[in-house]
Formats: sequence, C-alpha cells, structure tokens
Amino acid sequence: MSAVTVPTPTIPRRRLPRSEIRAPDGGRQRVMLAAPRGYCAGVDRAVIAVERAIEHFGAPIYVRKEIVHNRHVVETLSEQGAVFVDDTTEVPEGARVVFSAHGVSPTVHAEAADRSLATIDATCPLVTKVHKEAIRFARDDFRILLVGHAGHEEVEGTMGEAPEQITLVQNPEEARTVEVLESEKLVWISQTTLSVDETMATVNILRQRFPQLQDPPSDDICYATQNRQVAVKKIAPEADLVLVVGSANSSNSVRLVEVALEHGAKAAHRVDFAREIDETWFHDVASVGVTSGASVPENLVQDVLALLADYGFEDVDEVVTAEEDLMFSLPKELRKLG
Ligand code: 2E7
Ligand code: F3S
Repeated sequence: MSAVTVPTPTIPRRRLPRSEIRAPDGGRQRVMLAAPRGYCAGVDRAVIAVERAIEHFGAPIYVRKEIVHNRHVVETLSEQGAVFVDDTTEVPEGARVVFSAHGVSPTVHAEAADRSLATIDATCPLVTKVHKEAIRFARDDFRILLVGHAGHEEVEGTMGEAPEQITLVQNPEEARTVEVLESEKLVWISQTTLSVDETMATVNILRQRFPQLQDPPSDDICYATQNRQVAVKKIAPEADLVLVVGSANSSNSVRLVEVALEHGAKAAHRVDFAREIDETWFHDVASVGVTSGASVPENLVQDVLALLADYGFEDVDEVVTAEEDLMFSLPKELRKLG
C-alpha cells in the first residue's frame, strides 16, 4: 500500500446522551464493516506513481486532473509536492506530468508531446483494456455504445479513442431513445465504475431494441467496483444506516450509496471524513454498515470506526465477500528507474 496515510482528522467529541442512541429495540449496537472496501490495485499503483515521481525527480511533479477522486489523497500529495492541473496547457514546457488513473484520450497525449512534456501514464490497466476494445471495434467499423456518465474523465478518455464511432448511453432512459443506423454493426462497452445492476438494465433495453448488439469480450465494470458492490449488498438489508467513505466526484463511491439504498439500507450517506458525520443520523439506529470507495485510504475508514465507537457502536464485525490480491506493476516510465 502507498504511504498516503497522513494525520488523523480531528474527530468531534460531541456525544448524544447514550439513552438517545441506544438500539431501538434495546438490542446491541453493532457495525458491519464491508470487505473488500477501499483501495483497488489501480489506485494503489497511481498514488505510488506520484510519490515515486516526487521522490525520484523532486517537486514539483504536475498531475493532470485528480490522480484519483479523493480529497484526502489529493490534499496529501499536494503537500508532498504534486501540483494538480486541469489541462496540460498549465504544465510548463518540458516539465514532467502524471496522467491520472482514469485515463486520457489520444488528444491529451498529443498535446503533451507538442509541449515536450515528460509523461508518466498512471492510467489503470483495466481502463487501458477498455480503450483497446474501443480502438479495435472502431477499426472493425462498429458503432460503439458506451454505457457511462457524461463529463467523467474516464468517459472523456475512452470516447476520445474513436469520437466519431462512440455514442454515450448514460442510463436506461437514454437506452430507450438512442438512435443508431439500421445497417450498423453494434457493440456495447462501459465505464469501469458503474452500478452492475443499472448497467445490465441499460444493456437489456439496448438488446431488446437492437438484436444485433454484441457484448464486449469481457466485463468492463472492474473487479474492484463489482466486489465493493457485492459486499455492500450483503450488509445493506440488515443496516439501519450505511456510511460510505469517499468523495463526491468518486463514481464508484457514489454508486455504493445507491446500491446500499436499493438493497434495503434504511439510510445511507457518503462522507469524505469522519467529522462530516451528523449525529442525528444515529437516531433509532442499531446497526451501521461501513464501506469505502476504491480511492479511499483505510485510515479514513478507521477514523469513522473510532467515531462510531465514541457513539457506542463498539462491536465491529467484518463481513467478507471476496479476497483481493491483484497488484499492478508501476507505469513503465517508473519501472526503469529501479
Ligand atoms: C480510476 C478509474 O478515483 P475514483 O474515485 O474514480 P471513479 O471512476 O470511481 O470516479 O476511484 C478509483 C478509480 C476508479 N476508476 C480510478 Cl478509471
Ligand atoms: Fe482500475 Fe477499477 Fe480501480 S478501473 S483504478 S481497478 S476501480
């Protein structure tokens, strides 16, 4: 795991009187901690890439967009010497820039080359796989229906591989209205961090409308997204409250809140930090589910558990639905440094 563990944010010591936070039926207050949760292999690799680049080349190291969608990670790396920019035009000519885990379009690579930037590509290998699918299907004259969300960096990067041939379909409603030419060969691919269930609902509508629609060769929703959704589905039916640690712009974290609610959680909230937890959320709550998105360092989850213990939720059961041991090698530009 990377070194981004940083100081514990201050946890508020406000406490409700115990009588107000006791389990409604007098039963025990408990926490169900989802596993897997937190960092995936692609995030670990991307964060380490920035840290290694700073160590080896010295600050500043420019990073195009947030390396991963987590406030704490971005703030911590900024303190270490990373400079986050929105566009390669903000990077001084000839300087070194890291591309984020979400991937970039060929245009961004070309702009960086034009400005003689030294690039380190931290695109998750599972995103690169989707880019390669898009390139191959475009070369084979397919119309590609990309299931994903407009404006997300991953979607911008993937669409940039074949802008003329990719049509974005954001949800089941858009699947009902999207138009394609009758003569076109059709395939769907997807963003890696979507809700599995909503994506299948979208694809099923597309299949009914377009019987010629082909499936991608393998799942595009990545293993980490799927595993975190399976784990939260397991705890949600028994949870009076689910807390998801993750940032507002983190697609996979936001999906975890939705999935928790769809699978029976009585309430679910996303927080970046333990200090954002509102004590009114604990009224009439006996069981709290806790999970975190793929871009979230574990110390932020531990802060949430510490705060929960402070409110009387001291019993923590980890609910394990999968083991993960995938690791990716560092971006090639860093591997050769040893
Ligand atoms: C890269 C990719 O940074 P995240 O919160 O990103 P999302 O896509 O969920 O907003 O999580 C890690 C990650 C996920 N997917 C990084 Cl393509
Ligand atoms: Fe990659 Fe999936 Fe993580 S696409 S960065 S392994 S959430």
